[in-house]
Amino acid sequence: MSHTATINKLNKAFYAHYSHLPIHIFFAPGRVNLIGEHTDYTKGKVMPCSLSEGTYLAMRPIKQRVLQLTSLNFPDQSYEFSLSQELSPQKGAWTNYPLGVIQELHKAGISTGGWQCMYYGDIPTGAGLSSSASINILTVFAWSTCLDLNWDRWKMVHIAQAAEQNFAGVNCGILDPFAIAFARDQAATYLDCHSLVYESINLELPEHEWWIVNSNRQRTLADSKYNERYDTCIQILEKLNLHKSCTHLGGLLPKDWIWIAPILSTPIHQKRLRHIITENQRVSDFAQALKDKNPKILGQLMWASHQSLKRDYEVTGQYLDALVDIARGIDGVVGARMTGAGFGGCSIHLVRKNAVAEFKETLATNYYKHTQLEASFYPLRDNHALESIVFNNI
Ligand code: GAF
Repeated sequence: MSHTATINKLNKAFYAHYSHLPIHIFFAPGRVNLIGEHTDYTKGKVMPCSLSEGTYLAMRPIKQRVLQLTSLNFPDQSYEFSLSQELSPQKGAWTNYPLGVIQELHKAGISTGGWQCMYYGDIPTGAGLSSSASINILTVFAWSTCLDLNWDRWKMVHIAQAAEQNFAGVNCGILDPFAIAFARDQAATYLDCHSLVYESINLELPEHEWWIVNSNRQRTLADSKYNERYDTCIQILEKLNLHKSCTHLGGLLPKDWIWIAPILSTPIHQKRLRHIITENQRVSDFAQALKDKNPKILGQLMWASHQSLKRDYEVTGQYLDALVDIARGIDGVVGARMTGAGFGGCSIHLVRKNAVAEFKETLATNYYKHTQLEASFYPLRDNHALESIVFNNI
């Protein structure tokens, strides 16, 4: 849906619910990670880009010190939270995301004032496309703009990340809020999570297209298993540091195995670290291949990344493996891999333009045969940046 159609829809619904029109409307996209999975929290490298799908927030200030929250995605629910009391999370509620951000703003000493808010999002939820980080960045961006805080994008990223960690209880890295806050049209962004140096690289290829495929298998175990992987990385770092100073796993190179191998005797630790080290190398190579517009190398790196996430990091699961394995046998698919945290969610595919129809049909049919689930297909094109789409419309 275009911004215009969504603005009309939000204006109508906002008026019906609050008896006034909103005076501001903001948009934040979702994100897909092209490569560099589970590397951000080791301060390694990532390569995300934004989607055309995203989250909208329509809002209007009110005199009472309360936050009124509604969402077009949950039309039967409406909430009111007093801003004079400490906010606390409610299990499984979508309101945890905006409230987590408001809580972080309060911690930073900012008085947010009272607001009527209506959210709407078209990112499939539980699909690993960052619907939650989209709400978080959108909320920080909206308040930063409305309260004239003039925060830079890094500040927004850190507030959104803290909100997810402290309120939703997931030890997520910087990847998702970064991808959304720094998104550029038609570009992916290469980020070194240690130095925070980043670079936008054009996504378009003359003869190939990017396709996201949703396994429609919800990422049920994602949060607990995610935190488990995070903890394992901390344990590995502590172990290595008993022998040699090492500030972050993401800085290790393949040649470091010489001193690491005798220290890391636990096979699980060896596998996990092997993924981190090889994946970081793949991200650097992928950035170069994208600049060179070389689909063959891009594809090889994608297959290798999926294998590493399957065998060494063990986060793929049978549904994502099915999407990638089936895609591998389709003529014209040059690369595919799972994307996001794993355990369900989406895969990303690089497909020759003249093979797209065949790719969709064969993958959908065989995936259904294999899993009894319908796959959904999203082309990665016309991706959007974070924006204030209506401001001070009084
Ligand atoms: C999730 C997390 F939120 C990110 O920080 C990142 O670790 C990703 O999983 C895996 O690459 O989206």
